[in-house]
Amino acid sequence: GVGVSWPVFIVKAGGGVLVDVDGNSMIDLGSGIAVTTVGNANPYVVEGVSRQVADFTHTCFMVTPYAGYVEVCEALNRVTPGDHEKRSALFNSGAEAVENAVKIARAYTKRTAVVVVEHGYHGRTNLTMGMTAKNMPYKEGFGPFAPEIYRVPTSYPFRDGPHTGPEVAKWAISRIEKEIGASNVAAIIIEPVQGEGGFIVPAPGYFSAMADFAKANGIAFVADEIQSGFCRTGDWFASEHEGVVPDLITTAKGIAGGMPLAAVTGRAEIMDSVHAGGLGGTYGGNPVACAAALGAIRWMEDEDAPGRARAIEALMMPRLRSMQENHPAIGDVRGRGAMLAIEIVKVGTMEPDPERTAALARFCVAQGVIVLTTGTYGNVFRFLPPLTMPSHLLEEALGIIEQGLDATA
Ligand code: PLZ
Repeated sequence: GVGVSWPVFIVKAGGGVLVDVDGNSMIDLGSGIAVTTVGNANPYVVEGVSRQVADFTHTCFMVTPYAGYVEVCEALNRVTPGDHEKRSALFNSGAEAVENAVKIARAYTKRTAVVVVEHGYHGRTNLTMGMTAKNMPYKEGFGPFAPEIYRVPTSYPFRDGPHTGPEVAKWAISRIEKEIGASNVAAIIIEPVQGEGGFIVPAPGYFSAMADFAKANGIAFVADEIQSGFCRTGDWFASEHEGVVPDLITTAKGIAGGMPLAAVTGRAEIMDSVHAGGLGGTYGGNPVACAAALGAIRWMEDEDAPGRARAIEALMMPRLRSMQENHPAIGDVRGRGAMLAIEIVKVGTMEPDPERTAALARFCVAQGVIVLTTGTYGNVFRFLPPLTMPSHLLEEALGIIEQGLDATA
């Protein structure tokens, strides 16, 4: 049941380059799906992990705690949006963080309904499969899914015609009010920039309107920043772009430079509504993963990681837009920071072209550029370079993508 995108076995990685067993060097435009934001072997992470692994690898925080866990929580409380009093709890994977956000929101609100949106992705566990929109490959044959999950419209500017962000939010809110009842909703969970759904940046005003509705109705507003967080989009968190301060925020991926760690951070009164012992797990907040996170977060602060993401956008965006002028198969160019994408359509139409997208990806990999496709329709080509990627490698990768567009025309 486990698949691989590319049969390329890696022996070493860093500086935006993956080296395979045959000695091929490949430019990495995927960061292991938005994980190695600080690089694959960042010295800050290596130093912290090496020190910690020599001291102790595990005690279980729920049995005998250690400072690294608390320090990661303090760092999360500091770097996430909002200056209210916060708490954090640590887990192992993104899906586990989302599961726990739902548990916390339900405990606090004493309500059960969970609202998610079209094209959303939240994980592969039973609850999060139910919350994820796309059937293949995530859900096919794996049901039944958990009850009390409701899906409402999201803003997808390329495919929404003339409709504005606030307009789409109005439909979504009307659906919540008419079909669920706002007073039954524990949480609204949205990715501020959708990842697996296709790097969809909602039209201005959608995300904030959903947050305002949640606030007015005693609903926990949860930003799933697992893919968009930790400086990816040119802000520390993508929610900041519209000035939204989520009640809860889920993080993982970029948090720990490649070590498995995830978190829920949120308003103290919401987080503290759960009875002690209600949240946890054997490995949650593992000390080695915490040391990695402290190194990764310190690097992001020292090296102005959001600025680096914006510099990547400044380099890539104009090139992608000029490619769009020459290649009408590029229906849309979008994204923010180092989370950018092109959507491939059949020329002259809005019809997704997943075959050409896959052919383009194969071309790039054969030419030494590791790329990822995404999207509900499998027709989005996404760019997630590590923030340590040198400009000349980005330029080289862009050149190969352009050749690929010619070759697949
Ligand atoms: N929420 C927004 O992007 C993980 C999944 C790849 P886990 N996205 C990559 C795949 O095919 O499994 C993701 C995400 C958002 C939650 C998750 C889940 O994070 O660490 O994979 O559980």
